[in-house]
Amino acid sequence: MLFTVLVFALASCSRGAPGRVTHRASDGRPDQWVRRISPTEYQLAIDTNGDGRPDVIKTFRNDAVVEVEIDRDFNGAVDLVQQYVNGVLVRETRDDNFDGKAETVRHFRPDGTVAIIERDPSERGAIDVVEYYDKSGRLTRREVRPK
Ligand SMILES: [Ca+2]
Ligand SMILES: [Ca+2]
Repeated sequence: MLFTVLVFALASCSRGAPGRVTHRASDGRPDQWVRRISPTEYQLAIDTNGDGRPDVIKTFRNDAVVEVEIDRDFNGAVDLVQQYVNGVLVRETRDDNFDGKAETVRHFRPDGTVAIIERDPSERGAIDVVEYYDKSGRLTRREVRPK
């Protein structure tokens, strides 16, 4: 595998209007919105903690989920992005220290086990370490980008 640049940009959940309100909480406040982004794609934005801002955004293509963006610490910035192919999670980009910059990308096998973890420990937007795992979760190979 090549050491690739992290093309992923952590987006803000609060960018623009979340779309048309499609659900309200019991107190009447909107907690779900739908926004069409192309003839075949739409986004469903969900406020799961009741702060009035979406923290989960699901993108659908031809009515199948292709991407889920999650703001786990509810600060308005996405910190976990999950990508799906045919309904199966294939890739996950994570900002686990919640500073707005991703540091790991996990690639999954169709059975859900982790196949590859790409790491950008210095959070400079480029992969420095690539780790390969077998189906039992054992690290089988580790490549470090030459300095
Ligand atoms: Ca966040
Ligand atoms: Ca980070």
